[in-house]
Amino acid sequence: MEKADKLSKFISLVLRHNPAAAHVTLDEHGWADVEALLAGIRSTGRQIDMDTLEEIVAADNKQRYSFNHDKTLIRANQGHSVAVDVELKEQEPPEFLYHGTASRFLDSIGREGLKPMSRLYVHLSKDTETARTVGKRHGSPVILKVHSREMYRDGCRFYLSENGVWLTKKVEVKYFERI
Ligand code: HQG
Repeated sequence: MEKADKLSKFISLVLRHNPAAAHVTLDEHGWADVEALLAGIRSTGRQIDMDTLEEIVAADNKQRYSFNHDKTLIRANQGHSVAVDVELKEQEPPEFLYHGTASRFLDSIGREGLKPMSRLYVHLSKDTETARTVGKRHGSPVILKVHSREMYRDGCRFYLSENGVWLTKKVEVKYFERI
């Protein structure tokens, strides 16, 4: 793994799951102070400066992070397990969205529906290709087609993150099928 990739993974861990790993705190909207983050990351023995951080944010293939307007604060756009409110925009979803998972989870998903597990939301993709990539991370990939518009009509809320990931709290069994 490239050095920048490793740093990016660590930043993702800090900004989504474990801010204490870099001795920082997140505010209620998920923001960390950039100077504190850089100092905190350096205190773990890793090398980073503002230029490197800006490169990581700009180059990220999923646009995982955002700075505020003057780049004094940074946050992850989605994917958190810590309870923060990243001011997600509620939106009407397309007719269908997709969820990539692994075959070994299917029994449980078939009983319980899709749950956020360790994150705050169930993550959904707008295309099957992305869903397959997400599913592969966990094992043999399986794609579920989610009847998102029907859920929306039934009162379920959907959010679109800054980086284009669709999020919802739960997907009941009646709203998806394997494709
Ligand atoms: C599964 C990555 C058993 C669920 C990706 C998934 C995504 C259940 C796993 C983002 C279940 C959780 C999120 C149930 C759901 N029983 N298993 N009832 N309900 N599951 O990693 O969606 O690279 O927390 O299907 O691209 O895989 O990190 O969620 O397989 O956008 O930016 O439990 O993370 O983005 O796994 O991935 P995860 P995910 P980043």
